[in-house]
Amino acid sequence: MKRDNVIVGKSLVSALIVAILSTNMLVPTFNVSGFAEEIKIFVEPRNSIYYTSEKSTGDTFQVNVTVANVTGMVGMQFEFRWDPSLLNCTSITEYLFHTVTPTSEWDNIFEWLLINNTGGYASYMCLWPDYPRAEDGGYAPVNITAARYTEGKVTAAVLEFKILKVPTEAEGYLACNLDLASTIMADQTANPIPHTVEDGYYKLTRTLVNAQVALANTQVVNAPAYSVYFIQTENPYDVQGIGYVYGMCTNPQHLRMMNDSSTVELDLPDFGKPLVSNMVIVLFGGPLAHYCTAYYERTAQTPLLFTMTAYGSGLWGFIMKDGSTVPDAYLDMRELNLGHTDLFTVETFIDSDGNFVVVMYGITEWGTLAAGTYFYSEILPKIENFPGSWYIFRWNDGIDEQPYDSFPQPEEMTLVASGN
Ligand SMILES: [Ca+2]
Ligand SMILES: [Ca+2]
Repeated sequence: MKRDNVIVGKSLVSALIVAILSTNMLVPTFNVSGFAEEIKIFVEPRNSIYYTSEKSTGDTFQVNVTVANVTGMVGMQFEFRWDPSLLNCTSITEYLFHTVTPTSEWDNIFEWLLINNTGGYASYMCLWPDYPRAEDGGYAPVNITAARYTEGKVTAAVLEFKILKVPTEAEGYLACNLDLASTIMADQTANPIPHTVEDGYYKLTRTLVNAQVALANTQVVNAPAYSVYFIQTENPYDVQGIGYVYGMCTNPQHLRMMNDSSTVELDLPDFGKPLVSNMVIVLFGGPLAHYCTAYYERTAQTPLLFTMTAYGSGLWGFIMKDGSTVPDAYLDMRELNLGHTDLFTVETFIDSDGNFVVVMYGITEWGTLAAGTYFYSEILPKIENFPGSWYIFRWNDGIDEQPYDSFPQPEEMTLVASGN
């Protein structure tokens, strides 16, 4: 159904329109009176949101201009505007009149389509130049009803855009409105048909490639409402750890259990995979306790992996995801069993679905609680001192005159190792 675009001079169009309809139709800024909510011209999708991991300079995307629920329409026009420093329009194609008109009558369609990439706008106008013929042929006027067209809507035009620019690290994202303007639908007496207009929106966001723990400040603590998923186990130590971080958030966020099938995949082979993308995820609990941590370690997405073998028999700790060992990043499990010493990690990464993920856990539950306590008391207040993507800390109960009580006070923790 792809057709060549017709681009002709505006004077010809004006002459044609004047001949067929009253000049009312050409007045671009009439006021809508008798507001009718169901008659609509709108941009589909409403939001064209992309990430630099999927789209770059030169890549294209399409948007539709769609019309819904209009009846008795004989002509239509609109302007479509964007920021020409961000996007070029590469094509505009007419669909509405070609949808309602039988193919054998397409010679009775007049379409005027214009692209101006300097000014950042495209224009659309379409009608039947021989209206009596269209009426006799039974295809005029335009009647878009739910009985005839799915959801009572028909695509009027498809515009393709080429991306000109990607955001710098400082910019973070580039965005502009995809603005429908000067929309006119005219009836047979050349009067405007009142309708609502919904503009579109374009946004290209820079995908984070280096997930620094320092970014947890903006990604988690000061994140927009409901952009963070806290996914938890049922272990009270894990839950207390997550509470320290959730309690620091300036906005409400999602709190989910790890066995919630709407949030976490519970079938193989992706068991434990969070079912969100381009969001922020906070996990407390190691791979033996938390489905999601286990999934991320199994798929080698975390900077660190838990090991019970790499340092020798009975030695538990952390290795890099490439399998290399980290000095002092292990403990003798006989020490762990006493509940007074542990190792814990605070790590961040971008997962395969573009989520910024924060994982904190100890080898035992005391360590996981220690991670939450330490993140709250020591990391967050000096977050700029944590530019790495992973940290391993050691907890020794009762040091620095702290109580020897199997409870991790923040003064009892020391840095073991860190990396990018
Ligand atoms: Ca608009
Ligand atoms: Ca203690």
